[in-house]
Amino acid sequence: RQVLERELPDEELIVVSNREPYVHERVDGRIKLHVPASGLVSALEPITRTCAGTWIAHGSGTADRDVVDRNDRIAVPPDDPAYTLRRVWLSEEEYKGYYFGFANEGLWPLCHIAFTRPMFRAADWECYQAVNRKFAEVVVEEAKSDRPIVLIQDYHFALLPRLIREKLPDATIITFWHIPWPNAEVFSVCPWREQILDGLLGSSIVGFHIQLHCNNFIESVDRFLESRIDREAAAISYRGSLTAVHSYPISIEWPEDEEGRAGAAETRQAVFQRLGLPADVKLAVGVERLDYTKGILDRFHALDEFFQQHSDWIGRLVFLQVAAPSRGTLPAYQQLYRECVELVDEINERYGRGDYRPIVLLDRHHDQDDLAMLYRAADFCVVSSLHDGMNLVAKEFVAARDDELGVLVLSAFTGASRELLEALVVNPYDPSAMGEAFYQALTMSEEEQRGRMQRMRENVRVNNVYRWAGNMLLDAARLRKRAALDETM
Ligand code: ADQ
Repeated sequence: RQVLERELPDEELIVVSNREPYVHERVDGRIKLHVPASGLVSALEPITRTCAGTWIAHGSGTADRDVVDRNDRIAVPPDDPAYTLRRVWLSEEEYKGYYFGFANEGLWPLCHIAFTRPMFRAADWECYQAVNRKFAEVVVEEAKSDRPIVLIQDYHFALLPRLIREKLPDATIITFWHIPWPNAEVFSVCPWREQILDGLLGSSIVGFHIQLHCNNFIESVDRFLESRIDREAAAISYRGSLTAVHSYPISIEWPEDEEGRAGAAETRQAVFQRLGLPADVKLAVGVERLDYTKGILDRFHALDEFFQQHSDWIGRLVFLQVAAPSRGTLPAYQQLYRECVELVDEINERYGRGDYRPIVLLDRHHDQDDLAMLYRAADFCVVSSLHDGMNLVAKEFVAARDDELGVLVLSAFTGASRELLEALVVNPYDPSAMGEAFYQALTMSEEEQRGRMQRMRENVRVNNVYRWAGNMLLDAARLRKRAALDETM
């Protein structure tokens, strides 16, 4: 933070995301403040505070309108105001077309290559364009100078950089794409591929988690737009301006040492009691939004294989799956939920004995402290995404393990697998190999667990979320210094 304060004195910072950092809900006639559990929010909040910036987001709470001023602004955090939250109101139809339709039924499956057919409807695209235009107007309205730093978050706003660039040519625009970018051949099925690329190239910098996604993006530009590409510098020259394409691996806030926090054994006991588990079973945990890209069914198939190969473990291993409901109005998510419940029932029937159920499915949202307790109580954690930009759960698990024990089983198709090399890296499409990784996790010596965990913890502690946001902003500061120098020459 000190580096940012030094490098970005008096700079104007505007953050744009779909989700807002504070939500106001009306509960029993009273207004309650809710802070969504989101990696994105915890990454960008401290920086927005430091720069006393403006955060523009879709107003989603039932009491959001009741607390803003005439200009839809509110100073936040409400009890110690440090920056401005500007809410943008979207109609139900706009939200349906832009968010559920184009973003989540089109771009989400397209970018994840998860064998779920992307749906592209002209009406959704209309909404997506209209909402991007609406946000662009608000950014211009909120900008106090003609060269703010604008941080745009995610696939909801592919057109926004260009729209802002047209109105604020000297702005420094950084767009971070939190999900994978597919190869050019896959990307080509999007009917509006040129417009999406043109929109993104309004940015000064486009950021992805890993180099592979940067390379795929550059290939897509090369194939579909008339541009000049400097591969060594990872820079694209297009319509008279330059866009750098860089990787910035996102991370989490490293937890502070809490005095008086329960030890690992105590935490385990509390969790086992809460779940009604006998003390001598081993516990595996999976935590995610209920999403078809996360490979939840695949890990259950792996568990099935594992019990077939190692039947002496029946009765001695419980798999706790925490799955927060997500995007539940979309058919693909409803179907996943049904399949998930059916498969859990089937496996529980096949291997259950007496009170013993091998899979416990908790399909609800948990707060971060609860999740940390589950991570600390588990013998191993499974992240089996079919494709994932980064995956923060893997890093949260590692950060929670201050006892330096526990094993991470991690899909090779997550960005996180490029950094957490000491995890047991698996192919989620190969259930028998994943089942063998479960066996390896269960039988790994404490000494080996400790060696692996120590190295992963050091990595996550150093490469935390402040580094992610800080590196982007430092690159922005460099670009601005260079531009200022060019002006004087
Ligand atoms: P997501 O697909 O949402 O993020 P992930 O990175 O795992 O995936 O982050 C999920 C977050 O939600 C974690 O902080 C986790 O603790 C929390 N969460 C999950 N289940 C929960 C539950 N039941 N209750 C409460 N909280 C829960 C997208 C991309 C990722 C990328 C992130 C950040 O898909 O690849 O890592 O953005 O860039």
